[in-house]
Order: sequence, then structure tokens, then C-alpha cells
Amino acid sequence: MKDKNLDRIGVHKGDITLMEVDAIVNAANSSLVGGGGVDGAIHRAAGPGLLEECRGLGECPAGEARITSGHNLKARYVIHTVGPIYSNSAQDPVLLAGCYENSFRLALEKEIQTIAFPAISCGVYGYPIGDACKIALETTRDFLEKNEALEQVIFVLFSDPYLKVYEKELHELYAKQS
Ligand code: AR6
Repeated sequence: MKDKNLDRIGVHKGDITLMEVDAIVNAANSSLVGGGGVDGAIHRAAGPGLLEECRGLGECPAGEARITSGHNLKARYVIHTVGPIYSNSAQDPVLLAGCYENSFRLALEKEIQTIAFPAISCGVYGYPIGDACKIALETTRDFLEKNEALEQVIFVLFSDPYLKVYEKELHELYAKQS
């Protein structure tokens, strides 16, 4: 039987800071006070109020997530999560799945209906895109199976090769359940 939950997952190529969704997710570092990559882009687009709010949150360990308002972004919220620095250890997939699960938990608490994720840990933190994509999509599918409230989860990729990895993996998830 076709799993309708997969229809609630989308992939998109572009800049996550422009997404008109309830929440965008930031691939932060544990200090939560900004950095390069998607983190830098989100802080630039959100304006200095985001940094000020983040300063009040303290540290966030890898695998966990925190939520702030979206400030000057179109998104109402930013969920900041800290991916693992890839070390090819058994902890990596556990921590990366935790990023998605804890982001979803916060989304539920705030009654968020649409959320966009970047490819957490797949830039500076060095996580191989194929492995990370499987974890992202499978964790999302499992969450959507149990929770009706979240209407749409969009994965925003910055490059064509990464977009293709996500499209292929999503296609394979559809194929497995038909
Ligand atoms: N929209 C969507 N995706 C983006 C954007 C954007 N505007 N900009 C970059 N990406 P990274 P990490 C992609 O390095 O690996 C920061 O300095 C990028 O191409 O941002 O989790 C933090 O402060 C890549 O595919 O995050 C941490 O110190 C993906 O987003 C550290 O980097 C994630 O790349 C976190 O490293």
C-alpha cells in the first residue's frame, strides 16, 4: 500500500534563508553564536536580533536542538541543531538522527506545520552526503508515520549533486513501499 506520508516530504534546490515556511533549521555549532556555511547565511539574513537571542541560549551539544524566533526571515522560527563532526564512528548516525528527531520535537511543541532542513553536517562537518541523506529521510519518514500535525518537510539543497542524491533516495523509499 502506498504510504501517503512520503508525499509530505519535498526536496528543493536553493537558499534556505528564502524559504516561506513556519521554521527553517540551522546547521549550527555547539556555541550557537554563528559561523560559516548555512549558519552564517541564516544569521546574515535574520539580522543581529538572532545572535542576541542565541547568546541567551548557552551551549547546545551535538544531536540536540534549540528554537528561536526568525527575526527578519520569512520563517517564523529558526530551529538550531548541531550535527556531528563526521568521524566514521558508531555515534555519528545516532547524533545525526537526533538532530532531526529533536528538531521535529520542537516543531510539534510550537505547532509548526511546515519546516525546511539543510543537509546537516554535510558541509564543514564532513558527513558523506549519501549516508546523511538516508538518515535524514528515514528519520523523517518514521516521524511522519507517527505524527499527523506536520504538513510538510522540505529538504533544501544548495547544489545539483546534493539535490540528485536526495531525489534518488526519496525515489527509493517510494519504490520500497509500493
Ligand atoms: N541554504 C541551503 N543550504 C546551504 C546554504 C544555504 N544558504 N549555505 C550552505 N548550505 P555547513 P555543517 C549547505 O558547512 O556541515 C558552520 O560554520 C552546504 O552546501 O553549513 O553542519 C557552523 O557554525 C552544505 O551542503 O554545515 C558549524 O561550525 C550544508 O548546507 C559548521 O559550519 C551544510 O553545510 C556546521 O557544519
